[in-house]
Amino acid sequence: MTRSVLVLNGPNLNLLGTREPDIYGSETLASIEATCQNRGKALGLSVEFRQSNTEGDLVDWVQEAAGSFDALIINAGAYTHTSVAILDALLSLDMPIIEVHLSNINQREKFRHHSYISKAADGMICGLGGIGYELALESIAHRLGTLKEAK
Ligand code: CA2
Repeated sequence: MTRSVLVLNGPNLNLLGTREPDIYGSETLASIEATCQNRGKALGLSVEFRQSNTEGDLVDWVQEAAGSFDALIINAGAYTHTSVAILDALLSLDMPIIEVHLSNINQREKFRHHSYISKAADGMICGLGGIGYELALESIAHRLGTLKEAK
């Protein structure tokens, strides 16, 4: 059975590929989404990919995940370091949650070292660029047991 994964992206991630390639790489968010769709198919996962610059949208989408999706991947962008509202929404979800960051937040400014999201996440991948999203999908496929069915 195909299981579904919601992939949420926070503020400014729509700008990927246009500036700061030294920090975030040169891939666009659209190309990361395309890679996730392909990788998801191979892993027996259907992937829904969303981005918003608005905190409330991300809270609404996390709430929507309950009952509609089997797992969640989130790169909350700068809200990672500020949002108790997104943390509270994530804490109410009973499904695998993987936090992803393109950059290594621990090697950057001190204010980026703390993630509110991490308290609710089963795991966190950072510093590997867009591949981090694929690795997150792979870990979810292991957890949900879709790998055998996809082969
Ligand atoms: O490394 C990540 O994935 C981050 O979540 C990205 C956020 C940042 O605030 C977090 O600390 C770490 C920012 C994304 C901004 O992306 C841009 C891409 C190109 C040009 C400008 C911003």
